[in-house]
Amino acid sequence: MATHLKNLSEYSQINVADVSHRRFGIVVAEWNSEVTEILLKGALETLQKYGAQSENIVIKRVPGSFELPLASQKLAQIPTIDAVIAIGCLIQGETRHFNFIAQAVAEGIMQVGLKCNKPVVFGVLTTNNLEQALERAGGKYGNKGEEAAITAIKMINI
Ligand code: RBF
Repeated sequence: MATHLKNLSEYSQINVADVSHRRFGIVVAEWNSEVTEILLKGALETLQKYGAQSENIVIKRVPGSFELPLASQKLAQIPTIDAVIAIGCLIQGETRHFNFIAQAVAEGIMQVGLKCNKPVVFGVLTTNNLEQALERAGGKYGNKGEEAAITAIKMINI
C-alpha cells in the first residue's frame, strides 16, 4: 500500500517479465470516469511498456464499480485471457452506500480470481473525496492503474 510520498509505482518495476505473448482483460467502471479513464491509461501504457500488444488487451466498460466482479468473471472465463484488471473509483458520500459497494467489490473480485484460478487485480480506489482520488490517478501518489498492471504481470508468472 502507498505510504506517505512513497508508492508502489516507484519500486515495484524490477524484474517485470515480458508479456508480448500474453492477453489481458481490463474492466473499467464509468462512475467517476475522470478518474477511472486516467487509471485505465496508466494500466494500458504499463502493459504496453512490457510488451503487450494492443490487440491482446480486451477493454470492457461497466456502469459502476459494483458491476466489476461479474464483468471481470466473464473476461476471466475466456481461456486465452491470462489476467484481468478491474478499475474503479469509489468516493465516500454522505450515506453508507460506499461501504456496502466497497466491501462487495473487494470480496467479489477476490472470489472471481479464486474461482477462475487466474489473477484478477483490484484496481479500485476507495477515497474520501475526488481530490484524494486524483492524487492516486497520476497525482502525487502515482497512478494506481500502473500499479495494477504491474501486479497483473507479476501474478501471471507466479
Ligand atoms: N459506483 C462507483 O464506481 N463509484 C461510486 O463512487 C459510486 N457511488 C454510488 C453512490 C450511490 C448512492 C449509488 C446508488 C451508486 C453508486 N455507484 C458508484 C454505482 C454502483 O457501483 C452501481 O453501478 C449501481 O449501484 C448499480 O448497480
